[in-house]
Amino acid sequence: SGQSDSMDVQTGPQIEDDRTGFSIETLRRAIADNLYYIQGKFPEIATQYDYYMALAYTVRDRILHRWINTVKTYREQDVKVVCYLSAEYLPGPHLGNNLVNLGIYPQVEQAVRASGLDLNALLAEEEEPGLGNGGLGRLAACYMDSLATLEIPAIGYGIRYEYGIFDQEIRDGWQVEITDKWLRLGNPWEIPRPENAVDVKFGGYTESYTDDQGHYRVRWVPHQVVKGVPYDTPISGYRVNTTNTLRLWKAEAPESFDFQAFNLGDYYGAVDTKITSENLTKVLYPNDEPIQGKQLRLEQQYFFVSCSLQNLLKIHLLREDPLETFADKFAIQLNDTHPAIGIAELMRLLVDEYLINWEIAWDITQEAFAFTNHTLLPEALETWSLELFGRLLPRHLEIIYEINQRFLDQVRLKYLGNTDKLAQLSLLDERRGKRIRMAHLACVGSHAINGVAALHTELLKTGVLRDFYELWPEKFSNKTNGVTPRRWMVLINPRLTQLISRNIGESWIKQLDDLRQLAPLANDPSFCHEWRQVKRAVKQDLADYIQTTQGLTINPDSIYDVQAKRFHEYKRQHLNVLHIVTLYNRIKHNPEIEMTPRTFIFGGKAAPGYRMAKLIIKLITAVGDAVNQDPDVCDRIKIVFMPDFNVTNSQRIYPAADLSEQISTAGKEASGTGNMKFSMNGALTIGTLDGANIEIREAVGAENFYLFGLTAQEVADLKASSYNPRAYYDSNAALREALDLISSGYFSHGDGSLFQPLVEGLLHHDPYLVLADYQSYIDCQDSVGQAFQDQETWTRTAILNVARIGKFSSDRAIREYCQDIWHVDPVHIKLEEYVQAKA
Ligand code: GL4
Repeated sequence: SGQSDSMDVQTGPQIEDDRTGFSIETLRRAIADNLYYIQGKFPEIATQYDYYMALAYTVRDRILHRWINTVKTYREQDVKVVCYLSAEYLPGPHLGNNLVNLGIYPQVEQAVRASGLDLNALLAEEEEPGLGNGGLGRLAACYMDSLATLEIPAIGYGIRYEYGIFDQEIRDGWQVEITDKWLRLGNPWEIPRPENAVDVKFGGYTESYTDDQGHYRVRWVPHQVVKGVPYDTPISGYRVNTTNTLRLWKAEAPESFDFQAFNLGDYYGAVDTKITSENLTKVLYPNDEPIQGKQLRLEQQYFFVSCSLQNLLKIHLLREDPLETFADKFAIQLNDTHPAIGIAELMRLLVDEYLINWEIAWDITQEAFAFTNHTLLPEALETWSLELFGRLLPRHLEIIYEINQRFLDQVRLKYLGNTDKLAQLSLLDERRGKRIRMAHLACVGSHAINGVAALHTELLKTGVLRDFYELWPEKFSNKTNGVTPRRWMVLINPRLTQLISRNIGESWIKQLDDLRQLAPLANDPSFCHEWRQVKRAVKQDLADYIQTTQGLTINPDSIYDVQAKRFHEYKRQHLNVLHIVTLYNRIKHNPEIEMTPRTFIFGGKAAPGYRMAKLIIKLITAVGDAVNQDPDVCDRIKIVFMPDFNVTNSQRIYPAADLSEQISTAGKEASGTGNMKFSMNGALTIGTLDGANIEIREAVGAENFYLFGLTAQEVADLKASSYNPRAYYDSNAALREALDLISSGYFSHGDGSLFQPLVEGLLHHDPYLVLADYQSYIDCQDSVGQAFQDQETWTRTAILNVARIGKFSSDRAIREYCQDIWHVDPVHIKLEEYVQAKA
């Protein structure tokens, strides 16, 4: 993916010094210099990692030039800035992405070669920041990419977890969690800014006082103070100068605390404070959707939100803007309820610290905040017990009471005498032992509320948030998720990128709808032939990788049938397994049976405490062990579990897939974004009418999408009419045989008890309607198998999927947020020539 054109576009006047220049020779020299002066190594002792660092710093220098110009421009032009508040970010490895965005991939490739090295080997050295669980954190990263590419001023705020999401190993077929020490070898992409540290208070009590003007005021006397130190990572846009900031906060002990302790001679006490403070940002909570209500989690949320809002106010006041205009200068987006405490914190800062009156502060707050909901699962809705909340954040509890009282007064006027409404809307859940409902706080404190796919937004309006929708319909809108084509096509699938660009030019990389120009080529036999060659080569790459890493041989001409995502019962990886076992039974009954060869590829982590999800992983590996070795199968079925599914490893998987499994129970997957990444790389989807699948199907055409299963409405109706999974088992021989084989111990060395919880769960409860959707899924898979036989038609369908996937670019999503919610405009960044600063 090339791009020399960008050089003149980007640098303007010819800048060719060692830290900004783009020529191969300049780059080569810079790498050598950085090896020497930053890594402190010479070639004879340098490791591949040293060279990776030397290259990363070389690229960082080129980015810094743009970054500084961006910050400067935002300061000078007093622009409105998007502040994305997210407890999670999954940016993936930075180096490759930055090369794509800067347009210097080919030059760097050559400079690295001229240094006697291989770019791919260096890229593989990077440890990705796994600062998120899955879709929600990755969405935040895609949005940061699009914001920069669309030249929108933006800051992403989050937490610099010392340990990100655990690394997954598979031992004896089971998931084992390993600490993710991602910072162990240093992080060349971040710059610490200790001079911008802020203090965050915890615990203690509040007291009232009367100020000089005789106003009643409240003061918070904390029990503990923690220092937040920002670490900034540049986020480059694609072929623009705009380079935004991802600012992640690390918790440290405030110096004054050490000092106090030292004066009293309590050295160990001081060190202790340091340890407890630093614990705050030690580790990411690995639960994807069910939440635990742990104190440390609330501390993390409040910590990063308080740091971020204090930082925003500081920036605002530095610009000498009056506080009243705060919401004209910042649009704050809450990525789910994790940062929703920000609403109470901004009120506290404005009212207690900046002495603004409540009504004005509330207008500012509501105008600044907007809220995205990311899940309908009731177990994922965050609530905090009053006891815990009040102990940790006594002032915020008072503020939430005040917000609630004023809110309920309003509700009372609208719904005269309807006490049910009051109880339903209240920020406090009085039923389950008094808890604060963070989603309610987020709704009341925001001017805009959105879901992440059309169905999801509708279900919000009729389900969890229906009372708020009834109250404020104008606040609600849908913003269907999107993903960045820079990482998810250009970077990870250079073969496909080149094929596309050779035929329709490069405009699609920024205007993904331009992929439409591929549609007529779906009828061009020579283009289709090249398309197939690309897919085949990419599938061979994955086969090679699996061969080297797992010693498993897979057939690149088989269907690559892929399900890669977090493990959760609602995502129904076990439905996929039932299909595999059904095919296996067919072979065992009739060894001669005709069957399109398939390679089933799974990837994904289970939350460490989620026993059923871990058992499903074990089931997949166990079925794999039996099936992969069975001579009767004759390689018609292969099962691969790719360990440690993360951004890095996913990048090999999406491009190689033929079939994308999006088989959640309808109404459960808010959107899904993996579904989009597969489609963009020419996989066909087998899926339910759930989340964004519905819109993908609409976009690519029903005839190009493998649909099965109950609708969300049918799911709800079936559950309401006392669903009996056992009846499906009794009446469906193939289903019965598959379940019986699993419970017989066939896949567990005769141990009939191992998978009992899973099978019994399905037979007696089956909350996600696996058995109800089984036959529909099997029939649909049979037609997939048939269709794959006709490679011409399959390829045509794949091309049409890509041609019509434009809507699912995160650029489209971000444009919608900008227009409907944030009201921010692009700001073009011009590069000034670098001149050494004079103090
Ligand atoms: C999620 C949803 O489960 C997923 O469907 C969606 O695509 C993603 C981004 O909006 O958000 N919600 C949570 S919680 N984790 C997710 O991945």
